[in-house]
Amino acid sequence: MAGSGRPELRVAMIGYGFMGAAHSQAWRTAPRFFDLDAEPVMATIVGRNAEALEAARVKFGWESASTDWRRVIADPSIDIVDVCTPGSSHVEIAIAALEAGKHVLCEKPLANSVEEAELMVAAAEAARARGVRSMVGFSYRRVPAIGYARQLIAEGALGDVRQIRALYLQDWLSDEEGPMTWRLDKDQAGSGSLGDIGAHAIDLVQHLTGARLDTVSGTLATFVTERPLLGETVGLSGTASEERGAVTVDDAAWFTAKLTGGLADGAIGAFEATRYATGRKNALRIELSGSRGAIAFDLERMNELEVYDATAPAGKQGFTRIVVTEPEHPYMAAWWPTGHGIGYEHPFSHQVRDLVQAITAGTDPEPSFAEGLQVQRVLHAVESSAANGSAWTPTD
Ligand code: SOE
Repeated sequence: MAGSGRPELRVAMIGYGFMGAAHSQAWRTAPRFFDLDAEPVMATIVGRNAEALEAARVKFGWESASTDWRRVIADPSIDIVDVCTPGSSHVEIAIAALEAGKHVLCEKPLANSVEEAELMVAAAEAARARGVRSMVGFSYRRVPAIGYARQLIAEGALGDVRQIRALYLQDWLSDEEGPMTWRLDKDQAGSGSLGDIGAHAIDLVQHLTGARLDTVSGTLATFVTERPLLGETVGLSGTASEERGAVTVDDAAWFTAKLTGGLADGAIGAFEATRYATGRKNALRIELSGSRGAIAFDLERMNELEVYDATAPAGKQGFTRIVVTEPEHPYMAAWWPTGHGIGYEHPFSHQVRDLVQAITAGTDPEPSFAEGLQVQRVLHAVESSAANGSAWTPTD
């Protein structure tokens, strides 16, 4: 038992890069701002380079460090395994953890292929029968403005959603001499912009509307095929070395989709994911147009939601900018006084909150591995469509 009298949940986090940093701050912060029914303990951080790992352990505040993830997973004192590694190792680590009876939080996209994701779903379902929980880290579901948009959509504010625009625009690869990272290597990342950031757009559209992307037609582009190899990692990228390596993923993905089910049955969508949108830093933009109204969200203004009511009297119509910083809005009561916004890191704390509460309540956290698999099917269908001249391709 922790000093608080609540049961402890001891966490092992595998990986200590960008996502490891984001998850570390969430494991530390969530129990300080939310009333949790269990106390997460930052037990062990895991990685391959012992020296860099020790520096990360100290910086992020983990109790211990290990270079052997198998040993950590076999440790009976560990309750939760948080997978923050490149996609290529998700399948092996997540399945081993589930089989060892550990609850698993796995970064997105769930895997590097549909086949891997299917194996992970099978392992998650077998573990679930033993009370073991699993969750995919589509953290943007837990942006308060997204949660609020979902509530409005469920209440019928948009009526039938007919058209969807979902763009995820970054520009950190615009510099052709920017170095390689694992995110540009298909063997490690599975795909490029498509899986790294397009997966968020797909997940959010499905989450907001309850519909599924049923059929897609897409095209992929790689603008820069060779880059300097990475010297030292800094944030998403890092310093360049003298040697060069091949970029083996898409730099940009464009696709259209037909949707079925939920509140967007029969809708059509336009999706774009790129890390070459010069000037756009982290613009995840979702715009949904429906029979009664519309909403628009931009992650670069994440504390705001634009809402349009098409039933308002003529002359009084127009997008209303709602500032989503009130205690009435999802998760916001835990943070700052009214009007004080939050940032990129907060949804990760919300993710920890929801996972811990689901584990203690014995319920299934969302998004499930099955939802992660469904996104994986869409990624695969876009790649297949692009390889076949943008042919309309079913996602199942
Ligand atoms: C994590 O959720 C993530 O998708 C990263 O993997 C991306 O690289 C980042 O740009 C957005 O957040």
